[in-house]
Amino acid sequence: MEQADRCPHMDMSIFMEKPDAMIIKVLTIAGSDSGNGAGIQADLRIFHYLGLYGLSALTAVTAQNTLGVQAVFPSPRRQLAAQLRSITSDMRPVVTKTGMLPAVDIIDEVYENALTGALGQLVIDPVLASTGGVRLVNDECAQQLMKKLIPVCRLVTPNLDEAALLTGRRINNGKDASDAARDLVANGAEAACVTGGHWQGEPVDYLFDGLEITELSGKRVGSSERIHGTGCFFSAAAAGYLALGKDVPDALAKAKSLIEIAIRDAVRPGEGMPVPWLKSLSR
Ligand code: PXL
Repeated sequence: MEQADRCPHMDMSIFMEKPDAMIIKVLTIAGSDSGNGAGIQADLRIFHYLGLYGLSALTAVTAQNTLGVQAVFPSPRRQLAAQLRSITSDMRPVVTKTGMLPAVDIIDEVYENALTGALGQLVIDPVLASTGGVRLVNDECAQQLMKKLIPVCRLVTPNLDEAALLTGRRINNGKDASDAARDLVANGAEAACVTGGHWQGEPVDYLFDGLEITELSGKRVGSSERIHGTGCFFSAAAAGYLALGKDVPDALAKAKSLIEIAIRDAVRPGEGMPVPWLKSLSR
């Protein structure tokens, strides 16, 4: 039977013989959030919004909703290894963003793949706890991130708590946040952006690119209520803009504008925390 007979309504010329060179691929290596606020689900949503082709490799399955995290099931290393093998043997992500990496051997697997060059540029969102305060990875993982992945990344985007945990600093003001960003670059990152969304007052981020500190100032939008998934959103947007060819400061500035819009338009799908949302994505 001719292909056209099988799909009478479909123009088969849309199927190309070669992979589509115009489609830019971005990979997220992260956990699943069943409540669709953070994790893989948030990352893929942002990539799609930016017109990118989102790939995903799961590191954990979490049972959670807008009220909190009820359970975490880390993936075995060989499950992640198989996903990465499948993806990278066929497709080349320009950028890979990592989120929740819940075990030392999961971090090692990402590191080994990164060394081959198959993951493209690495953006690390060093997820350590949920917005509700549930620890998602232990101190050993934080140390392994510092030892292995941060030294090979283009950009790391910790919030204040994550930056404090990674660097061992107390962070009470902009000078402390800048010093933490410097520490992360001294540890091998090309650039570090310590996000200040959890400060009282204006949400200033501190970027160190190895040369200078840049303060990225933002507007406090909405109430002071915690919004679930802002860290994933911001980091995924920065990764997406890097994949689109922006440099680090520009990618971060654009990501910051996007998260401000999404916080302003946040939705409340359940009884608990709101989720950042891009209205123009829906209907
Ligand atoms: O927001 C951090 C985060 C990242 N990834 C997953 C999560 C969470 C928070 O709950 O569940 C999978």
